[in-house]
Amino acid sequence: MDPDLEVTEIVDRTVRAGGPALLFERPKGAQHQLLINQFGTERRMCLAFGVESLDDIAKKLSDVLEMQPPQGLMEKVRGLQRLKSIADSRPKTVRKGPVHDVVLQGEDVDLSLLPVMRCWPDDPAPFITLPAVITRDPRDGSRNVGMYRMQVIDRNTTFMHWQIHKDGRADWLATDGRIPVAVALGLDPITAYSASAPLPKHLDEFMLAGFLRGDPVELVKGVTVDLEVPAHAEIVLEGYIEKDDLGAEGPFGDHTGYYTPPEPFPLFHVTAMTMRRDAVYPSIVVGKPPQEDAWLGKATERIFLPAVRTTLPEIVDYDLPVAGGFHNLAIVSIRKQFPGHAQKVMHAIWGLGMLSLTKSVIVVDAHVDVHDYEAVTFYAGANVDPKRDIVISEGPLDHLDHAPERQFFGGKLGIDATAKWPEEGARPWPKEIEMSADVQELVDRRWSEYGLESVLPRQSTPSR
Ligand SMILES: Cc1cc2nc3c(=O)[nH]c(=O)nc-3n(C[C@H](O)[C@H](O)[C@H](O)COP(=O)(O)O)c2cc1C
Ligand SMILES: [Mn+2]
Repeated sequence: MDPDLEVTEIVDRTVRAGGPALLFERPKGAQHQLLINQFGTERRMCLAFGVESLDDIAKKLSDVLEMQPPQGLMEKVRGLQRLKSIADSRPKTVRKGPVHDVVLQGEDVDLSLLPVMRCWPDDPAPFITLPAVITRDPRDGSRNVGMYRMQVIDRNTTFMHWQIHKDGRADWLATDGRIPVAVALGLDPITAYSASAPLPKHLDEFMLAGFLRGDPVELVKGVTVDLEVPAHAEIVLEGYIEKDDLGAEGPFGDHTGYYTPPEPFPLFHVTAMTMRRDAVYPSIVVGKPPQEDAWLGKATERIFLPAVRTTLPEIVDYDLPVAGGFHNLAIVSIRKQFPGHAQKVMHAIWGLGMLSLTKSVIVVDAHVDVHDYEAVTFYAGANVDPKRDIVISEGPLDHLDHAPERQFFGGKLGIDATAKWPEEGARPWPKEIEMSADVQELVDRRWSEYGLESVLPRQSTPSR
């Protein structure tokens, strides 16, 4: 199979059908196998994290975030266990790792050994799409790991697609000359996921990986760079990026569903390529949603809910629809406590980490299931007077958003779909229709008598 377009079409069909992960054993023109669609279903995502549902991951995090001073011995012991889980998250430096089984340097570096995919017809070149890009902030030495696509230029050069809001770019901009960079390809799925997680700049994504794995990420010293790299990666590319060394990157068929036009991005010069024997190259296709990355996004949505709640405890739940590319739309349910509360939450979202890039926010009341888009549409219609309940604001937008007049900056839309209070200018708000609980129970009990069981399973209306 050809990593030039053909694999994309195969994977696109497989992802949409909820199909399996795919290992291409002999990709055309390359020396290594190609793994793709490892994250493509909710079930595989849960397998990777060793949980029943993605909410269970969030639970582990909220246990730590909401730690209170313990009372009594049992609680103290439990508290210590939690503290240990934090202490164990720190990456561990080891002397050797299989990632150094094969070391290619200088003239021997050759990216064409890898089955790097050209994903869409107007992409000018193959792109490395599932990298964990490691840098250190030259000011304080803190590590950053991020997932940024890399367009291949020649056997030892790529672009580095560091968007304007991202931490890797900030590290680069803080250097005077040259910044060492290492790129890990082929990691355990939790560590690979962590590279895509929107952590605050000073937090090391490998620490999040260690915490979520319950086992530290093992690192070894790079061969040609002063950076540590994952000891168990399949492949590592080491090299550097210069401050003023830019070229025209793109176009690239992106997760917006459109080609992003060419833009200046820095060049990554590869000084060493190290790998396991028989290393497997991992890839992912982004494009018009849904694609495989939908599940990386959903993991972030679930994992970060407890962190969002530390600032906004009134939030019951939120949903970032896959079709909205995760920044075009956020649906938020709140426990409304005062007039204007929905507006307060919109503005908070527009000021919170990477959620600040959210273009539209819909706020609903606590009892509305934010994942039920029919229900959300119902309240966004029924509870909204557009003249009163629409907030138009402006602020930063995603680097890749092609809709605003200017790049990076434009309009924001807030829709307050909560029930309105008199103080908000509403007439007496009507009561929502709901069947009484005793009748629901009666019908539950008698269901078998109605003769409907063969056509309809017994099912009571979910009570709201
Ligand atoms: C498959 C995939 C590809 C991505 N490609 C890019 C990219 O090319 N450039 C970019 O800035 N962010 C990209 N992202 C998003 C970043 O990985 C994400 O914003 C991450 O939080 C960045 O790390 P940082 O916060 O440490 O900068 C991609 C995410 C995924 C899941
Ligand atoms: Mn970061």
